[in-house]
Amino acid sequence: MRRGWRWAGIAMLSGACWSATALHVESQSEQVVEVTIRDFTFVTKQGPLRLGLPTVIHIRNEDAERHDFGSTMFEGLAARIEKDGVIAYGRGLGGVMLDPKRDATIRFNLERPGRHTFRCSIHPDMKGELLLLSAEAV
Ligand SMILES: [Cu+2]
Repeated sequence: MRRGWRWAGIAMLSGACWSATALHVESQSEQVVEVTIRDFTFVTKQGPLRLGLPTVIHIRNEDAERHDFGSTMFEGLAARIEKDGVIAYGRGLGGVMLDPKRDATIRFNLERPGRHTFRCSIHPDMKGELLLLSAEAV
């Protein structure tokens, strides 16, 4: 009787561990880049980026001015842009326009190593870049 309960406990525990591991892998497989636009400048926070993993770029415009986040890094890639509750999905999306105090999210898979520049088409002096090291590639 006692032995039976113990086995049931172990089975439940191992089940819980398994799903916790699956969740952990899930969260690691998405790499996040934070881009904040402040005083006509792109401020970028990124960790090491790896090839072929889903990349999420959060862009927030903290200025009182309209800005644009545009890049050729999305060229030929399927990208998903979420802004104001609307989702655009497709290839050949060049970027996203951001009204004052608004934010947007771009999801795509980085496939080319190197420096990926982005800019604001309204203010050509506004530039930034993402660095994808090939050494980090799997
Ligand atoms: Cu701008």
